[in-house]
Amino acid sequence: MLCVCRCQTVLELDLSKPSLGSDLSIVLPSLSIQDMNNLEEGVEFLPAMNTKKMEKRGPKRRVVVAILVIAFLLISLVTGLLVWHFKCECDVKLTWDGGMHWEHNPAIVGLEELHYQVLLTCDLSTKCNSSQRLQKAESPFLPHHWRSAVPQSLEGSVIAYYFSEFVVPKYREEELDRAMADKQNLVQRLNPRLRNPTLKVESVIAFREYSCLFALHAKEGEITSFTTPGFPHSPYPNNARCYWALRADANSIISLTFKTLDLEQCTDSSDYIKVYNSLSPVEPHALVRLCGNYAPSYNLTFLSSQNVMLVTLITNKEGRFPGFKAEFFQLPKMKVCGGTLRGVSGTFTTPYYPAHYPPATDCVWNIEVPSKKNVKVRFNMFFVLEPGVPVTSCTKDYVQINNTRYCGERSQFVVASSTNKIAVQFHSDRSYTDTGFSAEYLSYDSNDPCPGKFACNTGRCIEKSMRCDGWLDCVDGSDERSCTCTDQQFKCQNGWCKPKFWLCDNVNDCGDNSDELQCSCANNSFKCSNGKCIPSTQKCDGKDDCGDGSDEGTCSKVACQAYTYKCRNGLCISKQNPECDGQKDCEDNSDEDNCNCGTRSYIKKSRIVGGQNSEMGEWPWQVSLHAKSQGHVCGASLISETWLVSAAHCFLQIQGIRYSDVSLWTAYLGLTNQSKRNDANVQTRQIKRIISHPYFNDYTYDYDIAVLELQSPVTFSSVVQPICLPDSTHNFPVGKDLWVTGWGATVEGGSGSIILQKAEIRIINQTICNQLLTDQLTQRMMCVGVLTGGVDACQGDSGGPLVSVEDSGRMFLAGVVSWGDGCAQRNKPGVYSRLTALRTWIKEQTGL
Ligand code: 4AZ
Repeated sequence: MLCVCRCQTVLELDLSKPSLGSDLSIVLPSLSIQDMNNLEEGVEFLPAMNTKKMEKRGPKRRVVVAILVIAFLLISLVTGLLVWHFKCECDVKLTWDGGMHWEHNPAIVGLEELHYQVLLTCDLSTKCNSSQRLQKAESPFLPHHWRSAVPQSLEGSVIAYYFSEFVVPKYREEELDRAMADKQNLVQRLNPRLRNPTLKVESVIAFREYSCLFALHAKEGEITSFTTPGFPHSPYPNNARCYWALRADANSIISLTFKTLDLEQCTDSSDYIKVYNSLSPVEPHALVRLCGNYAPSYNLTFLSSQNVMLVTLITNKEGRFPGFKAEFFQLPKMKVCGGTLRGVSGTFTTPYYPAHYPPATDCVWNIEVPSKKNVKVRFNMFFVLEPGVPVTSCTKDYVQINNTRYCGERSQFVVASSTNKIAVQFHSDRSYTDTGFSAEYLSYDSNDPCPGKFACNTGRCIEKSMRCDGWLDCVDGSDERSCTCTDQQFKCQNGWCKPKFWLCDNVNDCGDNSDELQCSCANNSFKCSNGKCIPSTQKCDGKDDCGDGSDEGTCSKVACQAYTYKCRNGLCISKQNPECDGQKDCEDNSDEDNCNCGTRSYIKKSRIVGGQNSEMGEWPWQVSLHAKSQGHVCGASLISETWLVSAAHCFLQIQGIRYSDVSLWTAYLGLTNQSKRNDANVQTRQIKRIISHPYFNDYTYDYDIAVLELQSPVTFSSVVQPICLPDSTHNFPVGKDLWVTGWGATVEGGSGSIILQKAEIRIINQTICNQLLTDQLTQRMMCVGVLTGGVDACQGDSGGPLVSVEDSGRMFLAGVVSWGDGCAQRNKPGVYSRLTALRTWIKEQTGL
């Protein structure tokens, strides 16, 4: 206790007489005795006026004094810092943004009155302490800070927007949250305060967020950008609610475009963006809900119907995703929509197409062609989809022609009129908009609606050669009705004619399965997947009697065979294609190992119907192989960070050029457009090794496969990903649709394409194909194509991937573009190196 007293005395002296250094030096020695090691002693033996001692000890005392002063200063500093720090921890800044709906007409009561009546402010500049602030906050209609208010006509009422900030002690945060969340109470407390009886608050929307509210105003003639916090260097925050209130001048509308958008993949609870045609986040004004990852080419432009828009980002507690970069600008409000269109033909689109059309819009196009003609309208693109609205009712957004409504997402269709006039009406309601339509009108002679062509019952014109060829070219099948089958065709029970090649190919081409019936096997026999019949007793006997393993495929107990999948532990399973299907089939789970392959990052593809251009990142394993001073020569597929698969014939010596020389080649990865090879996301690599299959035959093109090792590994990204390699037992059934991609020639003998092309083609029965290609096929080859012609790989596609989308959604390399008898000719499908037959060799060379 004494010690404490002494200490206090010293401190008091120190505080009250800071300048009395000598006094201090007199008093303090009593404390400095024993150098303050023992304060009890110091009290007991305090010497009075022992000047000699004092003189002797003078310098030592000064040191002690100095130490004490410094100690005191340090203590003060630390205390100050602690207080400051503690205060920061204690007070939190909270923000609410919201809107109040009013049963009131702004023409009767001015906006200022609204402000005064409701939002009495405790200005931030006024020095309210925390508790005062909280008191006010407890009456949440008295926010501390009034930022802005924009009245907006809304079905006879008005929305007043507000923004409130509070600084409250952390421990009262929840209390304040509750007060603000009690909207009913808010409404009740607000209404009696209104002096004007015509004012009545209907509802209040309030939501809280953490420093993530932005108010932006479009500048005349300028584009304003904004991004998620941290974009592009760091992911957007978790548990965030961010709001961007966008405003434009009166009589303007807002055009908003997301330039890049990369959010968590869409699920019910995933992060999402919602855009509203209002500053209030209410569902009736929602324009779009966005999540996942959009390819840069996907049109993400949205228009408002007024001069405000709200963009919200709601995130959950996990995940790290880049976010978005968006731009907006103001446009004058559209005065008219639709109009009169005259002439023999012409085009028209929804407003701002291909941007999303604005909400609350009505347009009518009155089309008139010369009097002796009839008119038809062909919708080449049609996206008028509103979530949750069935296409049978079209109650929200729609196109109406002759009392029939059209909505949803439709492939090309035609609406014809029996006169020279037609009226096309377009309506969008206040919520959710879509890309809209692009249409053309054409005049036609009612006696000959498709000069030189065949007219489908839908009004569409197709080439005459497409009539009765076995393919449904008219969506209603009218091109395949009332046909007389030719010698090369088989007559289905339903009357349709199909090429004889399609008989017994395990694909129901007729629609009534009659093309597959006559090939069913006799009683007591088993029908193999390849169509062969074997005695039932040979099923599950441990021998591949079918030749494709299908008689042994679904047997419960399996001995290892050439057609059974071998797990890493040496045990075999009978399940077909178990690898990377998301299910644990092997006891050691080895069938699900190394499955970081065969997926694309961008889930949203551009909705370009009929086009064959690929989107950026759509085929992230596609590689372009450039030979020095020749540009693109061959394709290849990425199978790991360092290995590519291509065709051996790409590395033959031709015209004195040794294509097997690694220094000749450069591999481009992440490329879609050949003219954009310098883009930041394109990766360029030199080749370290080219290993062509030793059995490659440059006459027959048997074993047309090569693996290439890169000089340095690539970095996987949204546009660079490996394709899955199938197990050698993987079954790609006849009739399955596969995708082939490449920059090769778009017509036989023509030049290559700048944009990566894609085509969907079908696996063709090996026996049938061998007949078509005069016995040139080997076991290492497979035929894939469209027998009517028109779709095929061609020169320059060689070495590139042929991929299969499996039920799991994962993509597997089924083949490598190898050769063909010309390109895209009828009954001359392309030939591909069969991956399953060459799989073991790939593993031997690459270890993959
Ligand atoms: C080629 O020359 C080539 N129609 C590749 C594929 C096909 C034809 C030619 C298939 O690279």
